[in-house]
Amino acid sequence: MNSKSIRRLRAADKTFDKQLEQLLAWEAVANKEVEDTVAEILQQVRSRGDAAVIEYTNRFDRREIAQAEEFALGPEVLVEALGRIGAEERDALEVAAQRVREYHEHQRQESWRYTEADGTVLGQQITPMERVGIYVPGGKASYPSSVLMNAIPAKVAGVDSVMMVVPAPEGELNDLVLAAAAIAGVDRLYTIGGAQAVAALAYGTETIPAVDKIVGPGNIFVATAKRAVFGHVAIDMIAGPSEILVICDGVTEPDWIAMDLLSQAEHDEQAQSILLCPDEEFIDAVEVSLQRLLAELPRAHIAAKSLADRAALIQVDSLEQALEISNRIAPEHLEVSVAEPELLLPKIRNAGAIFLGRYTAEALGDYCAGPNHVLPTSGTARFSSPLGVYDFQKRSSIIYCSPEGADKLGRVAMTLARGEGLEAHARSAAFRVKR
Ligand code: HSO
Ligand code: ZN
Repeated sequence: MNSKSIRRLRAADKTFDKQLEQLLAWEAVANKEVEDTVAEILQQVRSRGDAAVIEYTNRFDRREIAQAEEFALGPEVLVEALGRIGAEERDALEVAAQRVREYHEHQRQESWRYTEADGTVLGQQITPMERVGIYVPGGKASYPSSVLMNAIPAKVAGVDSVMMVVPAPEGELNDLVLAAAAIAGVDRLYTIGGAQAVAALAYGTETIPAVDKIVGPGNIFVATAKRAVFGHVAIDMIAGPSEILVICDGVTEPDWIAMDLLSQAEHDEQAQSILLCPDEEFIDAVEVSLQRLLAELPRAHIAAKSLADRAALIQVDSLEQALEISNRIAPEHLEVSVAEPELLLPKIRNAGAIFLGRYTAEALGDYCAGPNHVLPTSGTARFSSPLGVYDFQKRSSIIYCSPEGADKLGRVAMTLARGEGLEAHARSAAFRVKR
């Protein structure tokens, strides 16, 4: 690829806003055909349970399953995988898991209550969900790190049963994925995938108990199925392609910045890498680095397309302006590669994960720093947050009325109830009011 193929923008240009809008335009293509196929699969699994799951699994994953026991595997299968992987990989998974666990322990919400002068008590009780399902894609996009990032917050929240589904095309499973599941504490494993797996988790079958929430990434069939079962169960967000935005003062090693941009570009042809920098010479240097480093990557074909279609090197007037543009973009990952990143932090409003300083490569966050790598994409960081323990906890409100409290609140409620024309409400309150 040549240097013309990475988009260059200047924030000072009159047409910059329009160009930025075009750069960010991305939408998952909703496809009627996929929706119809998924609806049929959901309906079949809902009405015929295991039998339908087996049929679809045999068809789509080229397997020869005769009975449900063959796709429902016990925890010993996970533990065996731990023994098959290399010692170095096992250590790395364990270190990562430990750090992710520790970080997420800080997120646990606690129940609280307070007592009023008349003895009335008000509060909020936190309860974990009972069962959750984690979808893990098969094949190349099957990331052990994502198993840790999805399962550990659920376990820290106190979920009783964390069930994982992963397709096994031709019966093949990835040992690192199984080992990660063992380390994260996954309780049950089903080697099924696609919309049929989402349906089984949402509605339950003879073998698979229905869950309260389904999380984890998947292809268009999985995403469509998750959208369709939402409401019957909870789901996490539907993730778009990975994104990285780097704000740099022009002093960091250009190769480092270039490789950080490439680290997300290599995920997906639709991934988006953006640099905001006030120094034009530095932007030139990063571009030269990008060309050189890209050529040496095993996934150069994916990264090159991502850079050509979706990347931008943007010259800004100041770091202030960079922050303002970054807040508009609301990136999934934001690297602040400047001398004093702490000074900029309070001005960052919209970003899924923030990486401070020249040494903080975004890739460290993907694997082992501790925070979650399941993050809001496509500008949704304006209103959503990283996957966390709070996603697996529910809040119930608590009210206890003392006799005095019932008297006082009863009078208020009676007036409001009659204003709404709801006489049974008023009398229910009135029974407890002192005469
Ligand atoms: N960067 C991805 C997560 C990931 N990276 C997994 C490597 N493995 C999420 O945006
Ligand atoms: Zn990544």
